[in-house]
Amino acid sequence: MSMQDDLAAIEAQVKEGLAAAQTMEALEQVRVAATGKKGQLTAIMRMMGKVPPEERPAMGKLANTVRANVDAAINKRKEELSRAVLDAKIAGEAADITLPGRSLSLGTQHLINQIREEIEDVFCGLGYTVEDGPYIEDVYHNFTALNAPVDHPSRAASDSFYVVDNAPEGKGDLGLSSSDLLLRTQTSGVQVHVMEKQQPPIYMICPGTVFRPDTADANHLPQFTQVEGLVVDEGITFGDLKGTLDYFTREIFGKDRATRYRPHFFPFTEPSCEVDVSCGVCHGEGCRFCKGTGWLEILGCGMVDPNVFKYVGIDSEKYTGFAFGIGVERVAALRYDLPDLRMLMTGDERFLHQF
Ligand code: 2U9
Repeated sequence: MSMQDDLAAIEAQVKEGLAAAQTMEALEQVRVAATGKKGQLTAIMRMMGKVPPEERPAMGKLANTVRANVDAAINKRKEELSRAVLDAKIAGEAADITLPGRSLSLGTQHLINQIREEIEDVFCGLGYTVEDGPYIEDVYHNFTALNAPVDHPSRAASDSFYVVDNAPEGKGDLGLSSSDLLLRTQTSGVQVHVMEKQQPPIYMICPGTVFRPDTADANHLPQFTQVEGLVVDEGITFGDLKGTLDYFTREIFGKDRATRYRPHFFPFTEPSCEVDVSCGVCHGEGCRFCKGTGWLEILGCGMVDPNVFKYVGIDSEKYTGFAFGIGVERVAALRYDLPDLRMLMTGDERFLHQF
């Protein structure tokens, strides 16, 4: 076979190989076999020196033409294949713009925050301020200044979450030893902070989260929401307490509801009461909802103990005051007859969207 025949056969073979190549890898194999270092065409080009001088120009020209044709065919096929790859990718990723969009369900304000804001509105309407304070409180503000005796059960490690302080020698950023810090068990520390900073008159509420190491069940949560209130002024009496809390109860539960004040004990108030509201189901007759009593317990309250005023430097001869504490989850449970307080913690939209 002549060199011309060889060149023509290589060109034909390359074109055939390229037509059959369906992938970039197959195309690369065809290219290497023809124009790679050890390729057939490369070998012929190397042999050009052995061609008789009179035939060399024509043969060289032919070899160059074949090389150019082969390169052009390879590039053309490369373009075809990369276009096919791209087309397949585009087809695979194509979005059907005629499909309807996915609708996102809109959240609602959590029931607890709705009730908390309602309570805030009632007291803001009476001219009270809304105060805030730290979740991590020191023992002095959480217990001592509230007249809780050193051996009071609420101070025990089993009834409070004390904060572990890893700082050297048990001294943290606040310069307090670890046993001085805890997750607040009530928001009362906020009132203590306010009284330390501000002389009466004080008309305030402090809503917020509190923590107690209770196992969650239908009636208990280890983390819940309180709204506590404090009034300190000249001439404040138990009549002011009763008038204020009766008004609050009717605003939150309805104008037709009665209240009842039962004597109780709290270290920080004297005298102290628990307040019941008449049952909204049986209107005081007695039913399953109120366990046959006609009444539902809703809050605790009392006149501020003079010892508390002594701790914060308020003159108890000049000023008197009252305080109260409301459990917001309990208000929610009573208002909506919730069978289990844990329903408020799950974030289940089917439950929360009802309110
Ligand atoms: C200061 C002085 C007195 C706050 C009060 C209650 C009564 C009370 C409970 C309600 C349900 C706690 O969330 S609950 O379990 N609270 O019964 N709290 S008087 O008295 C204070 C607060 C601060 C300086």
